[in-house]
Amino acid sequence: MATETMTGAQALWAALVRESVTEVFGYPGGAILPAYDAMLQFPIHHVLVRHEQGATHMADGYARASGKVGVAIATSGPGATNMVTGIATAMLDSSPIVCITGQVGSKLIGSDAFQETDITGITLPITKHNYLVTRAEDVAPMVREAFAVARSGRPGPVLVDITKDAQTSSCEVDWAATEPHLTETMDDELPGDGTAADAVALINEAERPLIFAGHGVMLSGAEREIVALAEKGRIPIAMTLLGIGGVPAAHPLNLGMMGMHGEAWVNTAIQEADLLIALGMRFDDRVTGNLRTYALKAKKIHVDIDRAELNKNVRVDVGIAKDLRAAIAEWLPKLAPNPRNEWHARISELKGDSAVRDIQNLPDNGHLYAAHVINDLWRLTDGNAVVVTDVGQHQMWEAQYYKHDSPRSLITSGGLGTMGFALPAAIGAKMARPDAEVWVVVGDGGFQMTMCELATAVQEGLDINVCIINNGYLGMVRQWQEFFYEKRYAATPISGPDFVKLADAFGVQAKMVDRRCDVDSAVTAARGHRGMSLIDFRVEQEDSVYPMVPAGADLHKMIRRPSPHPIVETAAD
Ligand SMILES: Cc1cc2nc3c(=O)[nH]c(=O)nc-3n(C[C@H](O)[C@H](O)[C@H](O)COP(=O)(O)OP(=O)(O)OC[C@H]3O[C@@H](n4cnc5c(N)ncnc54)[C@H](O)[C@@H]3O)c2cc1C
Ligand SMILES: Cc1ncc(C[n+]2csc(CCOP(=O)(O)OP(=O)(O)O)c2C)c(N)n1
Ligand SMILES: [Mg+2]
Repeated sequence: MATETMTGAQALWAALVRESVTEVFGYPGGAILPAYDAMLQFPIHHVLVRHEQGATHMADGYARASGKVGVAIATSGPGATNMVTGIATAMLDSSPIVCITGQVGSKLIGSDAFQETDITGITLPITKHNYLVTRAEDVAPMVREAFAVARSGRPGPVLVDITKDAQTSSCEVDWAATEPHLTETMDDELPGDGTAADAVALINEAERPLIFAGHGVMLSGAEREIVALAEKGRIPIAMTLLGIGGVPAAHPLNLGMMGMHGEAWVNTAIQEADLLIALGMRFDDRVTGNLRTYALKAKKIHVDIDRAELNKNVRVDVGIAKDLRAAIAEWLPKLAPNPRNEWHARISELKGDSAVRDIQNLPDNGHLYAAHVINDLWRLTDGNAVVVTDVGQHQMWEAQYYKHDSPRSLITSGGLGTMGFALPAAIGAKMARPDAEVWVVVGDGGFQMTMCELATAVQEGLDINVCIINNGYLGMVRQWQEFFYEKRYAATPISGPDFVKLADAFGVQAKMVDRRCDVDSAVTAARGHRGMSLIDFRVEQEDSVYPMVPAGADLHKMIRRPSPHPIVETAAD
């Protein structure tokens, strides 16, 4: 048995190297200092963040852009608690990250020692699993198991809290013995579970089926299979926000996004469908609206790797707890081709007959709308950029007006809706995919939450373009106040610094744009600049995102854009 003698701190980095980690995002402090000291001996690049929340979002963006596990590191106490928002963000969106925190010495635990917090207790409900490591010999096996847990089955965040004495003590590491062995329970069928034959039978007899493409399409790598399924049965596809990119926007069977700010015809089609084939999505309330009136005419098939998702929000006729790619592959040979002409004719009718969201050709009326900016961005980047959004109106406009044709090209916080996510997540995405053109689309509110990470991006010499959709409001909340609180704008008007001067202070090239005719040249200049650039787009302040299903309302009862309006929302308006 070949063993190596090393400290717990060295075992940590050696384990990360074995897990093929090449970069980590972190911030040092007393309780993690032994680990930082040992780091210098290992071929891992450390990105010094400006706030530990940023480290977790960077790890998350790294994971979402690449499919690999992202790693964030912090010290105990405030360092660890600063990670909480990022961990919860990763948890809600099934993103695999491993967070390493330093902890006070094992003998001091429970004594309110300096910078002691019970971070495993705090993060218990927002991690897939977490570990408190108090002995050097446990560091390597637990770190390796953390990676296995983070990436297996339904991915998610894992935290490993390592006491200072576990980092400084010596141990013998037998690498073969550190190999993780997780128990797989996925294949154990439960009574009531559906089979592939049940699913195929429902699909073959359906006249008005709809496929729901969720985030699980990308997490399972089922992009080809889902298109094959759709094409064989000529079944239209609707996407969740996190499913965007899993099926090319340009595919003729792809109808667009469903839900609160989804396409009107998609939501109506859901209410008229006779079968929903839900693939790797979890029927979030932003997707379903009122459950009592949701898709009442439809039978439902649901495939999800996490059995707990089946029958959680929506009762289904066939529930299959399985990896999506494997599930669809089983169905494909048994599917009967079917043109479903009547269903397609009905959907075309719902769409109307003019080009959808064709806003390019509208005359310039002197106003700059966020929709124009996003649409121009899409056109000028040939739809090939990796766009990382923040949370709010701009996020929804991005989903509506940037047409994503490739997987992992939209990175956004869906489940937790974390403002401040975009810039740090984009840094992670760019580190994971250095050759990708990365754009941040962020509101003036959310940008101010984590804009300190501009310094991180500059220190790393990154080339990321930041597009601030600056409407002078916490726009999405203002919109709710406009619709549901009689325009009482409590605490939503927000000022900001001069973003161009701010960028300049960070060493970031920047420009302000407030006319539609200047969007093109500003985007082109940012794309041509090597290094960080920022554009402050001063957009129409009180524009709203349409359509909108009010929270808890029936899915088909959408608030539509008042007409006439300079932006064409959909042909059906
Ligand atoms: C302001 C705002 C507005 C929003 N509006 C909308 C909206 O209009 N429409 C909309 O769709 N969303 C909207 N969202 C996002 C919404 O809250 C959810 O985050 C989103 O709908 C979740 O999409 P999902 O279920 O596909 O992904 P996730 O929540 O990531 O779920 C993925 C599912 O796939 C499963 N899975 C993982 N791996 C596999 C595998 N290998 N095989 C099979 N299954 C797997 C997981 O277990 C999980 O159940 C909004 C968010 C915000 C912040
Ligand atoms: C951390 C956090 N705090 C509060 C919210 C609630 N919230 C959702 S959208 C939004 C407004 C976002 O404003 P801005 O960043 O300017 O984007 P806009 O909606 O104007 O495009 C707020 C406050 C949130 N999602 N996240
Ligand atoms: Mg705003």
